[in-house]
Amino acid sequence: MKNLAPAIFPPTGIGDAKPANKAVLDWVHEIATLTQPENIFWCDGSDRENEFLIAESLKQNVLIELDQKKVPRSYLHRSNPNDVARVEQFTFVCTPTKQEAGPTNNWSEPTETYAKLRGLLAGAMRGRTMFVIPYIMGPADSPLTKVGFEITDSKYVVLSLRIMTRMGEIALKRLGNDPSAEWNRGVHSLLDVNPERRLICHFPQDNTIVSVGSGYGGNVLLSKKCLALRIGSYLARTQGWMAEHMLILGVESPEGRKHYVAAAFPSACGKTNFAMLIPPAHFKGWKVTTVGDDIGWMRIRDGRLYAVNPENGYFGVVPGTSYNSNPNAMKAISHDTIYTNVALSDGGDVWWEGKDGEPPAHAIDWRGNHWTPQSQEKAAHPNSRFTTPMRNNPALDPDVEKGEGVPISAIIFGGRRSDTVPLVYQAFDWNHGVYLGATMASETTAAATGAVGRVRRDPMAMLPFCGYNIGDYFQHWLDIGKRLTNPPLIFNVNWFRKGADGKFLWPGFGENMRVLKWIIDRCEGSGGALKSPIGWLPSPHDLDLAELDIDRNAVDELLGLDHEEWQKEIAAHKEFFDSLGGVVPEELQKQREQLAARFKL
Ligand code: OXD
Ligand code: MN
Repeated sequence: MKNLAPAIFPPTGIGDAKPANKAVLDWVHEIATLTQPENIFWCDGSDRENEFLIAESLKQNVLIELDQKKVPRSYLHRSNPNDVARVEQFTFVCTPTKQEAGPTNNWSEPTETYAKLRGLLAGAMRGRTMFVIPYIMGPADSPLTKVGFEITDSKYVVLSLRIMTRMGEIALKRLGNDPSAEWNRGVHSLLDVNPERRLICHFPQDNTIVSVGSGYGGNVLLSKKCLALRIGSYLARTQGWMAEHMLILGVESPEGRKHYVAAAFPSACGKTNFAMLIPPAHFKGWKVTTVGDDIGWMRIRDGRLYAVNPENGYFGVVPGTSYNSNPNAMKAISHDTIYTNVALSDGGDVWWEGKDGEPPAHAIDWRGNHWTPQSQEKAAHPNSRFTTPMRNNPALDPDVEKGEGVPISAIIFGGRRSDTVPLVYQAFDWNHGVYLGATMASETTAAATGAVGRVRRDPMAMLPFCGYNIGDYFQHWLDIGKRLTNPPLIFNVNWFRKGADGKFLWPGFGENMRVLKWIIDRCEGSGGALKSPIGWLPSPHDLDLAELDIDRNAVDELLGLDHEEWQKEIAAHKEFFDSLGGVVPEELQKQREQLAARFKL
């Protein structure tokens, strides 16, 4: 099988960055004794190491060479076709009690789970190289920054983590020699990439992750969903900060006034596009910059929330990315990028559905089969991905490395909803905003296995990522609010509302600047709004729609409230809260009652 390449033996000076911390060495020894690798490769993230690993990956078909003139220093990886998305059904939170994991997580008893995983890992790396990857999440000098180590038998993981994290010496330095220092232990083995032996297990109390049987990014780049969100959210609650599934962007007016905004949208709902937004011509002089596209860690400082992006790169959905939808992303992925599960054109270029220009007359699809525009199958998998360094983003915010983070003026929640939910509205206050987040819903996408297009509640876009009881998570949000003297304003957006003809009413992409501008106006106390039962709603004239080709009826529909739909929505909120079995804080139940009552006024 293509991913299960044999051991590699580096020349001297590569693969020997052994850390000094005894706790790390003991742990590596324990995992090596269990998994029996042919050799251990201590990663340092250097250019030389990277070049060596790329060369080996090309030899062993882990990577496929692209035309280096068309996409310099970029490669294609094909995952096993049975392994193309996050697997929520095989993802576990292993807390001592089921109650700690709560109603939204799969729970598994820690002692039994460790025993099961030990069984699966016994001898699993025989004949393979075991890589030990030190990394940090967060800027080098941030108080929020965390150290992680990932052990893996996949070169693809090493190459990807080098893009997605700050890797090597920086982590060893941050950890130091104290054996009792806090760091995350991550163990990953491909095993035989068999869905029947695929498990992603989190042990929050031990700051440990074990992932087996998958090679797909979301399951195996343990820095990301596993550490920065699931374990991160647990640490955040115990340590008094927030780990959220949020992009962070900066928006600067022509006069030089700057705000930062964090936004939580579920997977594959346009976080990366929003974070890299280019304002339309009408907004001359406005600038949007990216701090992060997927994860935000926030802490309280001087009564405000300050955010950092713990990641160093983007692991974004490829299909639909074009110079029309996201020019900054197209520039970012035009070099130094690892593509996973896109199509390979005959000219050695990458191709996917929604890319600019005509499809190639012939290509090799994501499975490695011949493909032509007449083929029934998609050329690229709907969840195919790019892994690209954030430095490639032409709109990268200059303060992305600032340890104290950037001050957040607004938090935006949003989902993919064909009906009911208006284009944008503002919560009355923090607690009402927490309610908006807690009752968020979205039509499911290809980012996780399972049915696509089903409306599911996805509180704060954290349903698959909250590493502890969701009721305690809601309470944590409420508690954070009590500590904020200058809280961000909270908004809800929906770019995806459809008209009776089934077509999207809002153009989206760069035009979302018009909504962002209203949000900034509200933060500055200048934007107009009407009080509605669900929150502050802009009237059509409160949004700057100049030079936008949109029908006035469409705008009315986008900003309208259908009372019948909202009765159903409020009933669905109740059903969702009831399904959580009594963990929802009283304050949020009260918010629902108040919402229902406002519709009766
Ligand atoms: C992601 C996801 O990959 O949310 O970011 O699934
Ligand atoms: Mn995500």
